[in-house]
Amino acid sequence: MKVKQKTVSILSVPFDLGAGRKGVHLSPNAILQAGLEQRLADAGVSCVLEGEVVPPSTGKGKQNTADNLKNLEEVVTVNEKLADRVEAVVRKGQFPLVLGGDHSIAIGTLSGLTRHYKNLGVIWFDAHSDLNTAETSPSGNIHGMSLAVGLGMGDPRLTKIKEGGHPIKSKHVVIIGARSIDEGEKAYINDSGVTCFTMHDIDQMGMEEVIAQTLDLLRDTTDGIHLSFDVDSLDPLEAPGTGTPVKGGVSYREAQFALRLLHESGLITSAEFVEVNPTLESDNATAEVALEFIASLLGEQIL
Ligand code: NNH
Ligand code: MN
Ligand code: MN
Ligand code: MN
Repeated sequence: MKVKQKTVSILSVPFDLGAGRKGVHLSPNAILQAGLEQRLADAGVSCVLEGEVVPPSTGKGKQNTADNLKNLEEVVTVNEKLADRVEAVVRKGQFPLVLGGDHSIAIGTLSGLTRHYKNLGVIWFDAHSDLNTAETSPSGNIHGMSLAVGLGMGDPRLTKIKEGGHPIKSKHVVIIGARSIDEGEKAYINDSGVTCFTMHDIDQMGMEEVIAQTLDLLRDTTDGIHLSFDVDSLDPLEAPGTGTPVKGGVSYREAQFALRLLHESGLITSAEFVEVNPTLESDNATAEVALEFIASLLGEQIL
């Protein structure tokens, strides 16, 4: 028997100013045009399109590089709006599905969620750990800082978006698929309670065990689990349309397996899919991969 599922509320965030490359703002439409709504309807998932969280006007070229936080103002503005929208969806008892956008939008998603969940768990699929601050970031791109901000670290103009929310505890954060971690991030991971399953761990343990240990860590200690899925966690051979590809990533099959296991757990209460950049490929392959994963996470069955 299938447990009755919540209505899925789809929020589009066409924002790319947190990343170093342009184009990731085209992702929500690419995923929707690949047929997301129909696919979910066919899987028996009821969903509503919540429309766009409209980002501030772009193209000013005003990069606030002085403090190593590029486009800070725009990142703050879009995330304040997104946080309110996510909070509203959760309060309606619906499942927020956020389509990025670059990964800086996780700042807003996590802010909105923690206004409701007292002990939010976070599963962060990513080639990177996104635990930089302005002090440690090699690029100044805020998409490489969003998990840090979620954990309360970094510039106050970013961390203040989470004010009023329940702090996320580092022991409730699990990173999966990492293989490009900056020095400052390594130090933080080693000192904090964050769990990080690198590609080496996945090779050694297998994805089934990685997901089992992840859920064992979070099952009894959290009241909701957010999946933040950066498509650069995948191997670039299978998901080339992303701005910061790193070779040696999670295979399509491993990710499918992980998402089906997460669905079967019944523990995931929100999700976001980020960093699809349709301008970096001639077909829509990476958006289509994201669509497959969303369908699996939300319960599409093979047979
Ligand atoms: N760690 C690098 C930085 O902070 C790259 C981050 N890029 C990402 N993260 N795409 O997921 O600039
Ligand atoms: Mn990321
Ligand atoms: Mn509360
Ligand atoms: Mn990444």
